[in-house]
Order: sequence, then C-alpha cells, then structure tokens
Amino acid sequence: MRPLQFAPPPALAVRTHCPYCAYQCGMIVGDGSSDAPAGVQGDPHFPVNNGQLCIKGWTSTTLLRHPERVTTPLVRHRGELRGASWDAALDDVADAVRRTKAEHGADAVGFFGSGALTNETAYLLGKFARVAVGTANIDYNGRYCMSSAAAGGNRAFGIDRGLPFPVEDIADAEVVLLVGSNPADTLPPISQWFERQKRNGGRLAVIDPRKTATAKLADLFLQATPGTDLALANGLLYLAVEEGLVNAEYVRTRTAGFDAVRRTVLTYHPAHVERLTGVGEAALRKLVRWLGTARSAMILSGRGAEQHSKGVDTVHAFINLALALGLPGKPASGWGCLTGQGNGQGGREHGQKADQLPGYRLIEVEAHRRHAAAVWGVPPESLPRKGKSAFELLDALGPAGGIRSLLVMGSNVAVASPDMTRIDSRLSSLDHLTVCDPFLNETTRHAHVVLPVYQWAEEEGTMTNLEGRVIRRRRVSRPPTGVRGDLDILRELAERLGHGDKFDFYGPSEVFDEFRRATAGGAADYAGITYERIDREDGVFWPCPAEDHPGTPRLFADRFHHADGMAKFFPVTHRAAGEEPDASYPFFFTTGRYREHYNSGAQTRLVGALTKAKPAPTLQIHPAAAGRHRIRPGQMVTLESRRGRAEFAAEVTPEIRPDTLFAPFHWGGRDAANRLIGTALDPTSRMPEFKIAAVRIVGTSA
Ligand SMILES: Nc1nc2c(c(=O)[nH]1)N[C@H]1C(S)=C(S)[C@@H](COP(=O)(O)OP(=O)(O)OC[C@H]3O[C@@H](n4cnc5c(=O)[nH]c(N)nc54)[C@H](O)[C@@H]3O)O[C@H]1N2
Ligand SMILES: Nc1nc2c(c(=O)[nH]1)N[C@H]1C(S)=C(S)[C@@H](COP(=O)(O)OP(=O)(O)OC[C@H]3O[C@@H](n4cnc5c(=O)[nH]c(N)nc54)[C@H](O)[C@@H]3O)O[C@H]1N2
Ligand code: SF4
Ligand SMILES: [Mo]
Repeated sequence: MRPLQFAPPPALAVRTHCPYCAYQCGMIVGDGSSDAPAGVQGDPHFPVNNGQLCIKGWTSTTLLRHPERVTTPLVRHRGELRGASWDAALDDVADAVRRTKAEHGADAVGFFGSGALTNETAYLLGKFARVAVGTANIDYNGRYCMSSAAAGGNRAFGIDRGLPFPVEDIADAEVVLLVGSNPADTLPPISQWFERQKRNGGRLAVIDPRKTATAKLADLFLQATPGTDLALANGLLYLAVEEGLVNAEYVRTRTAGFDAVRRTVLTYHPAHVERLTGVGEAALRKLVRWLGTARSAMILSGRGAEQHSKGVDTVHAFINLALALGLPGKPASGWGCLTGQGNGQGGREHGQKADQLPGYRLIEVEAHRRHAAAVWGVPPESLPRKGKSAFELLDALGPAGGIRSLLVMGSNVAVASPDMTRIDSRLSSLDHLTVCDPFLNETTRHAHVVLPVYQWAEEEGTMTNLEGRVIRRRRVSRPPTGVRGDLDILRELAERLGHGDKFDFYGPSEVFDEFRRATAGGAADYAGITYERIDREDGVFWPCPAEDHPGTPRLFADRFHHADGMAKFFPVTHRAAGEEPDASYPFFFTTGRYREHYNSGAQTRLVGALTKAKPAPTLQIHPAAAGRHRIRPGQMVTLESRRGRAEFAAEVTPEIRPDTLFAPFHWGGRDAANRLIGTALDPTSRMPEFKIAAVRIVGTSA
C-alpha cells in the first residue's frame, strides 16, 4: 500500500469555497503562515458572491481547530466510545459489513450520504455501496432537500439542474417570484443580485406563510396558507388563460400536454383559490399580469413549496405556469429551484441516490447499468437494483426492517429526519452504526464506530454550486494529526472487503478522472471538465461533454432535454397535506432556518459567535393566537403533535399567519422541531412533509 502523503502547506493565501450552503461563496483563507488559518475573506474575484459572505462563512474557520473536533477514531467498548487505532476501527467496520452480509445479505448493509460531500466522495460512496458491498440500500440527505424539485424538473424538462442560468441573470429579470424560499437568510449574498434587479426597475414577489426577511424586500407578498402553493399556481394559470396571457406560439412549438393542464385549472377560479390559499383575487391578478407581461420573468422555488407530500406536483404546477407564459429558455427567464447544500447539486447527480448511477443515469435502465458497470469493470448484472429512499431506509433500520448495519457520511440523521423519536429508536436498534464526521453529534450517540474526517479546508475536490457551476474546493490547512479523508476511508474499507483494486485512489484527482468517464454521455455530463479548466474559467457549467466544449451556463434556449426536445406540461390538482389541522391539533406547524445556523446545527452550534447570536430556537406565534392561549413573549410553550412534544420560547410576532406556528430545526434536544414532524412522503420523490404538521399547544411555563 502506498503511504498517505500530504503536500506541504501552501505558501500563500488560497482561493477556496465556503463549507456550508449551495451558494458556495468564493473565499480566501489564511495567509499560508499557519496550519490553522483563522482569517477568512470573501473572494472579490469569484463572480457569484463578489467578495460577500454571510455570518456562517465569516466564522467557518472556527471549526478547523475546534476543541471538540474528533482527532482519533472511536470504537464503542462496554457502552462507551473510546479512542482506537485506525486499523482497529476500520477492521471493526469491515467485520460488521462482512458479518451483516453473511447473516442477512448485502441489502442489510445501508449507506447514508450527503449533499455536503464533494463530487468525488459522493461518486465513490455510491460505487462503494454497489461494488464493494453490493447493497441496493444507499440514499442521502438530499432526499430531504432537493428531491421534489429534482423530480419536477426531470419530468418537465428531462434534466435536473436547479438553476438553468447563472445567478447574475436575476439582475436582468423584470419580475422574480420566490415560492417558499427565504434567500435573504438562507443565501444572503444572493441579495446583491436582487438589489441590482431592483435598481434595474425589476419587481419581486414572495409567497410564504411568514413575512420573512425576504418578504420584506418584496413588492408583492402573498401570505398563503401552508401547503396550498399548488392551488395558488393553478389559480394563477386559470387567470393567465382568462386574461389571454398564455403564449400560444411557445406552447405549440416548445411544449407538449397543455390541453390537459388547461382543462384541469378550469376549476381554479379566484374565489375557490382564495378559500384554499387565503390569497385574494386582486393579488393573484396583479401577480399573473406582472409575470405574463414582463419582458423577462423567473419563478424560483424553495423548500417551503417542495417539502410536502405533494412537493413534486407543486413544483410542476409552477412549471406549468412558467411554460404557459413561455418563460423557460427566454433570456433572464424561466423556472428554477434554489439548491440548498454545499454540493446539493453535484450530490444528486452521481449515484448516492437509491435509484441512480453517476452522471444522472438510472440504476433501473439497462443501458445505464452497462455504462457504469463497464467503467467499474464489473458485470452489469452484479449491480444491485433500486434501494429505499432516505426516510424509508432509516425507518427500516433494525431487526424488524432488515437493515442491520449503517454507515453515515455527512449527515446528522438523528436531528434532520422527520418523526425523530422513531428514527432515534431505529438507530439504537442497529447491530452496527459507523459515522464518518469531524464532530460528535446526535447521531454519533448511537454509533459503534466514529471515523474522524477532514473538513473542507483540508481537502481537495470539486463541488457543483446552485447554478450548476463546477468549482474546486482547495486545501488550505493541514488536517490535525489523526484524521483522514472520506476517500481514504472508502479505499481502506474496500481493501479489507477484498475490492481494493477498484478503489485504489490516493487523491481526489485520481477519483475525478474515473468519475468523468462514468458521467460521460449521461444527463449530468462532466467529461470535459478538468481541475485546470475550473481554475482557469472560475468554474465550468455542466453539461460539458468534451474538453473543447464551453460548458453550459444557460439551458433550454433551443430545446429541452426530453428526446423530442419538448417540455412537458403535467396536470396536477390540489390535495390535502398528509396531516391537516383539525379540532384536536388546530395549528399548522412549519419549519425552516435561521441565518446563523446550518441544518441540523451539528457544525454551527459549535461556533461561539453563532450560538451567541442565536442560542436557541424560538416559536413564532401570532399575537391573536398567543392572546387566546395567554402566551407572553419569552414564555416556554410546549407543542404536541401526534408524534411527540417539543418546547420553545415564544416569539410573539404579527409576521406569521394566525393559524401557523414556526420553529427552525437546527437543534436536537427537547427543542427539536422534528419531534413534531410526521412521516407522510411524496409518492414520487419520497420527500418528507417537513413543512406541515398539525399541532396543539399543551402547556406554557415561565
Ligand atoms: N442560514 C442557513 N442557510 C441555509 C441553510 C441553513 O440551514 N441555514 N441550509 C441550506 C439548505 S440545505 C437549504 S435546503 C436551503 C433552504 O433554503 P429555503 O428554502 O429558503 O429555506 P427554509 O427556511 O427551509 O424554507 C423557506 C421558507 O418556506 C416557508 N414555508 C413554510 N411552509 C411553506 C408553504 O407551505 N408554502 C410556502 N410557499 N412557503 C412555506 C418558510 O416560512 C420559510 O420562510 O438553505 C440553505 N442555506
Ligand atoms: N423539520 C425540518 N427538517 C429538515 C429540513 C427542514 O426544513 N425542516 N430540511 C432538510 C434539509 S433541506 C436538509 S439538507 C437536511 C440537512 O440535515 P443534515 O443531513 O443533518 O445535514 P447537516 O446538518 O448539514 O449535517 C452535516 C453533517 O455532516 C458533517 N460533514 C460536513 N461535511 C462533511 C464531509 O465532507 N464529510 C463528512 N464525512 N461529514 C461532513 C457535519 O459535521 C455534520 O455532522 O435536513 C432536513 N431536515
Ligand atoms: S451564503 Fe452560503 S456559501 Fe456563502 S458564506 Fe453563507 S453559508 Fe457560506
Ligand atoms: Mo437542504
């Protein structure tokens, strides 16, 4: 075996990208004089953030030499996690995989990946599950994130790239409609493009049950009832037909299926839509006229519209509207979704998803299986079939469900999953749990082995940002002694499982070479992208099939990606949420994010400046509802859903609808929002209904 080698620390400050969200701000870290750079600067030359960062980016280097960082593998011994050698820990994991396979079959070994992983790691994790272990059961946290938007995009356009244009196009859009997205908090530096849009005379409309930081910037704010975006979109299309705003020429030449959709929306007259959504006719008419008469207009979707058991159909309802108005493919126009995780886009393209192979190929399509198998040097029939989706995979952990051992890479599933009490008990019933993470978190409480890994600033690799721009994560800082990379772990485990020859990669660029071949000819084609090109061109947009191909910043100008080149309308109708408020559980409970914290909080709860700014979650409640329950600001409120209870301090605010309560999901104790959330899933994307639970107030205390 070749020894691990580290390049000497870089001599000068290095350009890299933020560890957190899909905006992937360019940042310049350190001056090269120290192993653990304390300083970070926004990269003024990266054309997406242009030097800006949010508070999470500014404080991100705190995590590099954090006192709570795990720097030695941990193995559970008599109930306690104790330090162990890498060999002992890796042997333990490999033994567990072998044992599980021998006793229960390969599908009893599960993998859970992440949109936080580089393309190289996501790719290798998918290959590892299929080739080194042979299990069907791999999925990842992007299922909780982008899966509804992805399924809608694929169904309509034949391709899933969150934004079909660079963010700079926002500046030129005459109208932008944000549906269930709060980028002022979740992608703060994107605001520069909305500010330019405004300066250019553009208008912004926002649909959200809360008057968010983003809604406050809007020229039109529709404070809709949770879970009714689909009805709202159909209502807008009804009015577009009535007002003659449909672009007949575009519908005829570039799309298929409009007639069925037109018939479906005939019942969505404004009074009906107002009853469902709480949004009145005047606002609907104003919005559809804006969208239908603008020279350029965008509809951008966020998790508020997508994290529902009707998420895919909701996405398609807005795509139907965009298509009817002739927007996709027009300059500075179209439908897009704002991707969430750092590599949420690349992470959903390269085979860590249960139904997928690299390059957005599908594991159930024979030609796709043959391509991946040829690159991997295995017979196509040896590849497993489609496995379980994220929540279903976690729900199947333990003897009852049949998945007996699990490896988690890049997710704190114990906090991020719906009905977390149930998932907690599933995790605790595993024969073996391995977690690869730089830190302990709520999930590692159940782990038998914790493998401490590099953080972003200590590794090389590529990420694909929310625009589909493939960028480079660069090594800035020497990792602490004792930690290893995710790729090293997969190589070492493969060797122990007798598949070392197929995982003999000693660095991300070696993986990237194979990865490019694996994606060649797929929908997400990276074959023409090289590390050198990314350096030279400030990123390369996929699809990019050849080294002399310029990459594709803008999609759909001439054709869509279905075989016939047409975009597909799809008729969708409003339906109830998995759980609607009733007499026993009268409130909508919905969830989302703070600017200061990231996802499960596993990272940002360790950053002093962030916990100081937001030490705990609060419950947004309208003054009318608070008055009825005699709740004063700051009082602790206990909520109950059919799954469990959670407690939050009250934040009494007129900015939320009176029928709705809101809390973020960044915490994992008694204040964990996911104790309340239910297990309804979208039938197509298998997205959980994170944005609606029916709850009641069961108690208050000082
Ligand atoms: N600060 C910060 N930034 C982040 C993250 C983070 O955790 N913190 N996470 C990253 C990730 S992984 C993601 S996915 C993105 C998410 O980015 P966003 O989609 O902007 O985030 P959310 O806050 O989950 O949801 C957006 C809005 O949906 C609203 N909403 C709730 N229910 C409904 C509904 O039924 N309809 C509509 N129209 N709106 C509704 C909520 O009130 C909320 O304001 O952010 C990324 N950026
Ligand atoms: N109620 C509710 N629940 C939600 C949501 C919601 O809006 N409401 N949103 C959902 C969404 S959109 C998402 S994306 C999920 C996110 O929730 P999670 O899947 O829990 O994601 P993170 O909190 O980002 O966890 C990332 C973990 O990976 C580790 N990590 C980071 N980088 C790496 C790496 O390169 N390698 C390895 N091995 N580990 C790494 C971090 O230390 C951290 O422990 O939550 C979902 N859950
Ligand atoms: S917006 Fe996203 S990528 Fe930029 S600094 Fe903040 S968390 Fe990092
Ligand atoms: Mo996400």
